Amino acid sequence: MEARTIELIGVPMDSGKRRQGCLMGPDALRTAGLLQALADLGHSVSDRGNVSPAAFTEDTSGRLHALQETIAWTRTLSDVAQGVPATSVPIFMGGDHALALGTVRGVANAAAQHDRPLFVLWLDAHTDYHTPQTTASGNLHGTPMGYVTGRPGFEGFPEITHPIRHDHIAMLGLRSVDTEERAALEPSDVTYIDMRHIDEHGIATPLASFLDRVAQADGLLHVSLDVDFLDPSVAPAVGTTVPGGATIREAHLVMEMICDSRLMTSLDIVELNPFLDERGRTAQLMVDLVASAFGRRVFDRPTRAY
Ligand SMILES: [Mn+2]
Repeated sequence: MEARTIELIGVPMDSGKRRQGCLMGPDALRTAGLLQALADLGHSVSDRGNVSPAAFTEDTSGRLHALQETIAWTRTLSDVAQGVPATSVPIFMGGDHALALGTVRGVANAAAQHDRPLFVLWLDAHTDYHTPQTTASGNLHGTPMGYVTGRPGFEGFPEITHPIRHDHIAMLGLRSVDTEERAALEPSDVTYIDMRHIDEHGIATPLASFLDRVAQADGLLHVSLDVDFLDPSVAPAVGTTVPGGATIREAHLVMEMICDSRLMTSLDIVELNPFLDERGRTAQLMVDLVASAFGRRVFDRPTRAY
C-alpha cells in the first residue's frame, strides 16, 4: 500500500468500566513495537504521547460508573480526534471502549467539515449500543454506539451534531447483545453480523459488501477494534471475555481486506488490559493485526521492497 502518515495517540482511559488496567494499554502496545512495525512497512509514524482528560469533579452518588471522568475524556478526545489533519491516520491506543465516545464524535465532526460521509466498522463481541438509561451495569464502555448515533439520554456529554447514520455502520463479531440493545437495533439499518453468521457464511462476504458501500459513497472509514472481537483463547487480555470469538486468521483477513480497500481513515484499539495478559501475547497480536491493516502480509510474505 502507499505510504501513510500515521499518528499514534495514547489514551490511558479506564473510566468506562469498573475493572481497572486498560490505562496500561498504550504502553503495552508501545512495548510490543507498534511504531516500529508500522515504520517497517514504510509508513511515516509518530507517537504523540498520551492524552489526559479535561479537569473534572467526580460525583459518585449516581448509578453510572465514573460519569464525570468519562464526560471529561469525551470532550478532550473529541477535540483531539477532530484536530488530526485529514492527511494523517490517527491510531487511538486505548484505553477502554468508552474512548470511542470521543474519538468517533471527533472524526464525525471532521468528516462533516470536509463534506464526506463517515462509516464505522465496529469489531466487537458487543454492540455497545446502550444509553446511560438502558445500561444495567452502569459501565459507559457499553454506550459509544448509542451516543454517536444520537440516541437520547446522554445528559452532560457534548451534543452530537453529526450523528452516524445507522446504514453507515457495520458490527462484526457479535455474540453478546443485551435485550434492550437488540430491540433497538433490530428495526434499524445497522448491519450487524454475529458469530453464527460468520460461521455459516464466512467473514469476507459481509465485510466486502460493507467496504463496497463505503467506497461507492466516497466515505471515510473509522474502525474500532475491541480485543474481545477475538476469541479469548487467543486474546486473553480483556475484562469482558466471551467464548466463541473470531479466530486469529479471521481477524487478519478483516485487517487485510481493510488494507486492500484503502478506505480506513482512523482506528481505535481498545479494551487491551495488560494486567490480564499472558507474557504480552495479546498486545503482540494487536500489533500484528494493525500491521496487517497497514500492509503487512503475515501468512504470505513475498520478497518485496517497501
Ligand atoms: Mn466494545
